[in-house]
Amino acid sequence: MLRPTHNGDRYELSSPTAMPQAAGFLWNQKMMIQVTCRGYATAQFMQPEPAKYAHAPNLEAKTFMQPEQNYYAHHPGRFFYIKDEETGALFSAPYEPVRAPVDSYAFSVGKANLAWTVEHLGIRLELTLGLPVADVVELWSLRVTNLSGRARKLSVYPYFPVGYMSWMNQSGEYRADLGGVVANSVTPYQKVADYFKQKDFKDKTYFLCEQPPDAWEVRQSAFEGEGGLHAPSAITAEQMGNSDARYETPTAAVQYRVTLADGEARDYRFLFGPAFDDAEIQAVRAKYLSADAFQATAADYAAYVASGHGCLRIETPDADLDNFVNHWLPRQVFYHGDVNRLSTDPQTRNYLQDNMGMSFIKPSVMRKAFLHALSQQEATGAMPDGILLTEGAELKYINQVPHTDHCVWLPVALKVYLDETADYDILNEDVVGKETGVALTVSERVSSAMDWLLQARDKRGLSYIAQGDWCDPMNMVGYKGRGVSGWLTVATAYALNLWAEICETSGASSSLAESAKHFRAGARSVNRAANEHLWDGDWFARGITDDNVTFGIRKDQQGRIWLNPQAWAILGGAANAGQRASMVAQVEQQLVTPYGVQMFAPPFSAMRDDVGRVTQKHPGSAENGAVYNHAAIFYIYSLYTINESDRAYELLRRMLPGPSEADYRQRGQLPVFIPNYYRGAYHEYPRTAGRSSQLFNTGTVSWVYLCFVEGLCGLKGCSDGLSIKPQLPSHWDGIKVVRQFRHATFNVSIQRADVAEIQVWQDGKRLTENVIKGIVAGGAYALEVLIPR
Ligand code: CEZ
Repeated sequence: MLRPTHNGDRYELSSPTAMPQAAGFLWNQKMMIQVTCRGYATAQFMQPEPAKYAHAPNLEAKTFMQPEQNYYAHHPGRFFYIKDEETGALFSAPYEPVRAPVDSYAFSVGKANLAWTVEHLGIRLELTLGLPVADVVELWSLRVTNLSGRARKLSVYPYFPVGYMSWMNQSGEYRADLGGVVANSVTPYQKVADYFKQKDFKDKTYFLCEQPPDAWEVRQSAFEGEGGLHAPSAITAEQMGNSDARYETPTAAVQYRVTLADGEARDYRFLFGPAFDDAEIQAVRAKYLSADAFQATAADYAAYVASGHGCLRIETPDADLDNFVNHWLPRQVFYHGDVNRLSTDPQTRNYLQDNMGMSFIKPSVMRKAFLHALSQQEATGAMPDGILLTEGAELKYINQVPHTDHCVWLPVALKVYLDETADYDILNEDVVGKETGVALTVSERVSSAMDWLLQARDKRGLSYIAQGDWCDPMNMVGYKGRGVSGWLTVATAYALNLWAEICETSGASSSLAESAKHFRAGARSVNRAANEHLWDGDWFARGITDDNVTFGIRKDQQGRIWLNPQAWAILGGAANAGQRASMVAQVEQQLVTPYGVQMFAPPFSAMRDDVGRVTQKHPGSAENGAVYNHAAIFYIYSLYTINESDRAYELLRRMLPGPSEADYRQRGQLPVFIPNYYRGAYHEYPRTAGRSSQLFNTGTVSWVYLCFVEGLCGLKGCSDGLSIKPQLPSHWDGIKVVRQFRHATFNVSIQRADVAEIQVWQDGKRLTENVIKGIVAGGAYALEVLIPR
């Protein structure tokens, strides 16, 4: 049903019905598109805010990218009908809208394109979708081959619904001069000011054909007629009616009538996308709509994706895992770091963590992003809720809700960058505040952020939550101004300790040494407060409400134990060894499921108005007790820091769908990305537990990469080199790793042996310290690492 092909470069699904939501995605710096195996598509482009060029058939509400989107018969998609002119038999590729069972089917997800091969009625269809690196346009190619052993008369009909574009003005027509369908609209507005903001929008949607079609339909109702999408009247008719749309819902459907000799193939190419005017459409056509241009564009785009290949290749006993880590994980990390989820105001924590991942791919991008984020620091030292990326961008959606955790992510992301690069010079870089105009060095700014965290605490020494911390929908714990976050308290200690460690390491100046002492002491006092007020006997509480009710504790029927406070108490040092042991045992007992570790349990079944919106989400979905992978990976990372290698690996592996067929079907997702969550509520709703959200936007992936590089492989950078401390699961005898690090290549063989402690051998000599120092750029190092059985 599912298998990697082309050496892991692609993944292939051989059924359109086994995992109907399974999808692949492509992106470039201006757009992204997610297409399901059945042909439904969701695409967005930046102008500069996310916008669409193919819509639902009714008025749509505007929102950010959502998990678990439903697809319905009229959902936007890209479809190709084939009709046998002699018998009238009909099918469609990839699968929708006809849903005819086909003889053979393959959905092949590549890193740089999506492809389908479908055979039915003796006809083979090969479809490919590609994107260019820098423009907003879909490149579709279709090859139709006659396999039937006799001559055939067919009609071929691409159908690209445009949907309801605007309540003010929408229309469409076939434009022979441009060679395709053009749908026109005016983005609706009511305020005069919006006219000036929107007047340059790309309000046209084009569907361009390399060869002129024989006929077309541009009005959705004329296309469907009385037959509906399964057997549209325009297709059952001999020839399409060349309709137009005049304040009617436009569509793009065209007909090619073709006769194919046995074995003969016909190639078609199409472009689909948004444009401002005819001139732009003409230019797109000239630039992209030819066989040569398709080929060149595909090569450029493949090179773009390949430039995000990352710094790690592994060969372990688990080939599926290798496949994901070597091919797909860096791709997803690169997507996040390169385009910031295609948002103009990413949440500060997302921006920092997404760029943190770039430390392993293109560290200079992380460096720049870090400085950019700091330039938006407030005068108080606080970090804003979102980071504005373009001129005129505004804080929207969740960024208008005050959260208190944003400063935490500064040292977290910075530490990863410094370990990878040893670029301690960044600490002395001046950053001019956007709002204040004041220049401060990076270290001054991080220190002031840490001081902000230290003061944003109540009399007990616990961190205020306001209307949210890492958990966005935890909006009512502290909205009256008194509630505190257990997670943020222990996370503050972690951030302070990390920053202190950075200060100590870079510690030439006495002021940094002083800072280190100051923040170490701060962390101790924070941890003391956490232990005094939040330790509940076997685990740490999630918080204390405005009305002084502690929650996330033993006596709670719902939301009894939360993962985040435990994970970060391990990281930040609030938990001693005894506490860690009981927390880990409780997590195992109450939160671990076959699909990973749940964010908390049991899920809430009704609103708890002193906790907030999180309790209103459906039990087991998203933050209400799903296997929320971002939370899960914090915990996994924390396990690596305390040498819980087996537990860490077990949970890390469960982040990937598969490898059993039952698991794939239950999750419903291809192993080409990690989704933001899998459904939880494992005990309450087992039928849906494990189901993927299909949302590939998630802060999880940079941490997953970190866990593989520094945890499992144990090849972590330090100020003077590469330290070596693998943590293989105990059932593995050995692995091979190629690690790119500071412009050198490390070929590492890690093997179990009869040794008492880790031994590192280089050129037949055993190293005294398990750190490779004096790394020469361009060098190649071969290391033998022996680890105890
Ligand atoms: O957003 C994520 C955020 O991007 O939720 C995480 C948070 O840490 C990330 O920064 C946990 O809350 O508002 C909501 O209820 C949504 O759940 C969003 O906050 C959520 C979406 O998945 C983003 O697409």
